[in-house]
Amino acid sequence: AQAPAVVTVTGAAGQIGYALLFRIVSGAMLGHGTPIRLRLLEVPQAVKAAEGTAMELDDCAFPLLAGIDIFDDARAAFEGANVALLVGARPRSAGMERGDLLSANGGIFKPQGEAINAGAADDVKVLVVGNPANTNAYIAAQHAPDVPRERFTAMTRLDHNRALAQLAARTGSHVDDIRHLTIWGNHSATQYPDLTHATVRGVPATSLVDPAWVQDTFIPTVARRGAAIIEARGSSSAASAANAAIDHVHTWVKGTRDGDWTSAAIVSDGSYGVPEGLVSSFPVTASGGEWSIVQGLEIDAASRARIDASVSELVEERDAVHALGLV
Ligand code: NAX
Repeated sequence: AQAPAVVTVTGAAGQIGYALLFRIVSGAMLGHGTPIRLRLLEVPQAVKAAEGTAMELDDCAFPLLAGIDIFDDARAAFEGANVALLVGARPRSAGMERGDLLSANGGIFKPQGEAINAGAADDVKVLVVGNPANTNAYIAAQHAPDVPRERFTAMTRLDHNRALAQLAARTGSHVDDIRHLTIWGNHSATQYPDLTHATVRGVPATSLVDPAWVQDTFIPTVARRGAAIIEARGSSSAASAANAAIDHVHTWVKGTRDGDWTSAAIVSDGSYGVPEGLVSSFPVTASGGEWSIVQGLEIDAASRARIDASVSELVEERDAVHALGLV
């Protein structure tokens, strides 16, 4: 039998954690042949709730579950981690300035980066879900100098999946008929959902939808979907976010399908004018456990302006993090 993969999940007692853990242990993330050893990290006051979730995981009698350990100490939680899902973060509270938000999250992602550096497995793959996800991933990566930077990623797969669903609905097609959609930039309202390269059953999406719909409906609906979910549900996206985290890691490990790409925020190598080192969303393929940025795409002027706007927000966040002494 295959040796268990060690999967560390932070914020395990939160609402995304509750939707995520059962799917991981069902085999949806790493495949049905890989047993899972869970290491859960929570703040001390939420450890008891995480223990309750662990009781329910036991009660599922999942054949792949090889064990669960719960910690309130990052060093212990990331010991031996092959996959690290960084979900727990400090949310923006009313009246909080960006500097306060970044400082609070620096206090979480700096020690977690250090803990990953100290104890994670050599092949560790890190996905940051907790917001501001791109910059939290940047902070963690900066504090893990011995881990290749490309192992630190942030989640824009939920945005990507939202874009697929919107385009499929508009064109009366199935999500599986769509290829080559891209989310660029930051996981925030400035993100750019780009369908200029997308096809629906091989037909360019831009020939199937009108430009006004793209500008006035598609882009804002995808970029502001999180707020719409909060308004409708009374709490933020949870199961769909967990599903996107499963998709992100599954793609990373198993690869993208032939003739398609997906979106992930990865460390920029300077492609498409995105400053080297920023964690920014790109069109990406995965193969052999590594992401590659899709090269050579033609970027029209409108796309260029939107990408630049989102990337400049990431530059501001990075500069603020440096000014605050968080890296
Ligand atoms: P919850 O508030 O339900 O859960 C967060 C959990 O994290 C809590 O149990 C809390 O105790 C724990 N936590 C806080 N600090 C911690 C630390 N230092 N170590 C370990 N655990 C810690 O939030 P939830 O709805 O689960 O969302 C989690 C994060 O995902 C938030 O930052 C949220 O903004 C972000 N999201 C990111 C998305 C994305 O697409 N990248 C979409 C969904 C979601 O909004």
